[in-house]
Amino acid sequence: MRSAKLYRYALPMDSGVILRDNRLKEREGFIIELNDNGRVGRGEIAPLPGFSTETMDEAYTQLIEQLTSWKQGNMPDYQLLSSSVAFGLSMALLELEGGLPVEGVYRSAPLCSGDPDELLPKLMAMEGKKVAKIKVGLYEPIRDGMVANLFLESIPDLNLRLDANRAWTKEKALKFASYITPSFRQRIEFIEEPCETPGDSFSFAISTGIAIAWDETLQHSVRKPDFQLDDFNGVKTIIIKPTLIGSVQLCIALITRAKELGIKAVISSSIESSLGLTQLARFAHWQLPEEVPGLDTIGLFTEQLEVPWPECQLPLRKLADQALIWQA
Ligand code: OSB
Ligand code: MG
Repeated sequence: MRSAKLYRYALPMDSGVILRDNRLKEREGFIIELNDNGRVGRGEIAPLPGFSTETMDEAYTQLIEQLTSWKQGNMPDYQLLSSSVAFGLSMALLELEGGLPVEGVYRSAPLCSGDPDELLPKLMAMEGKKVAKIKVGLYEPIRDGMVANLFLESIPDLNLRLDANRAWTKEKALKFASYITPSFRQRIEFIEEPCETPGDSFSFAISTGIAIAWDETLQHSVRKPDFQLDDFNGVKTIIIKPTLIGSVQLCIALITRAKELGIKAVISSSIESSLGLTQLARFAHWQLPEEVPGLDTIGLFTEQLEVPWPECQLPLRKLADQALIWQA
């Protein structure tokens, strides 16, 4: 006997969370719970406003269709579904089959989007391989360059990940780079999407010796029918945000091909609740046990959902207290 439940959740966010110029006051999404003869699998479907191409309403419509069809014994065709739906549904089915290992990587690159003075002492105290992530492109490139250089100078065993989210022109990106001491540049593990266009980002990498990573470019390309990861040769890293990419199977195919091509893959968050985020940590441990994932986003919330993130002190809301909007 198969049964399915669909919850809709809303969780309040920390007051300072800005996404593409909009304040995200509340994170909304769906949780599905599949039950097949007593085995349970859950998945989170949370289109991210400003990033996902589908809306909550579109995701809802697809989910009702898919859950009805699954209950009747069918398997989904992920290619026909929006990314967030394909991801959450495939994750629930994977968990149901016992295919998602319990162990996770909960060690993330601490995210610094504001005051560097808060992060520096934390990093100096950190043990093991030190890696942090700084959002750049929000202020002047000169300031960003000076901040990044200060981190690299102050902590000699630090590796930095930077993310510009396509904020810079070619000129601004070069301005940024001019503030980074050449001998420090190889400790910038990558900078995500420095320029407005992929072509300019690519030229930036060649001319500065600073490695780049594709995030938005991967999301846009993966939807094209003739896409091949091989076309990305020359890029050091791809950022895989499953909610914005698609099914677990598609993510695994990308990771597998990336390994063959010598491209580093980093599993990263699309600001899922603690329920989805812990599944991403388990997925990361399973597929990329050696890699530090980009999952340091639980601190953007003021509450967790059902499954606690290790060492997170935020109050835990029960899934059963969220709106159960459909079941079959
Ligand atoms: O800027 O890459 C981004 C999360 C949601 C939407 C956009 C972004 C992010 C993150 C996730 O940065 C955290 C990470 O990648 O380390
Ligand atoms: Mg990014």
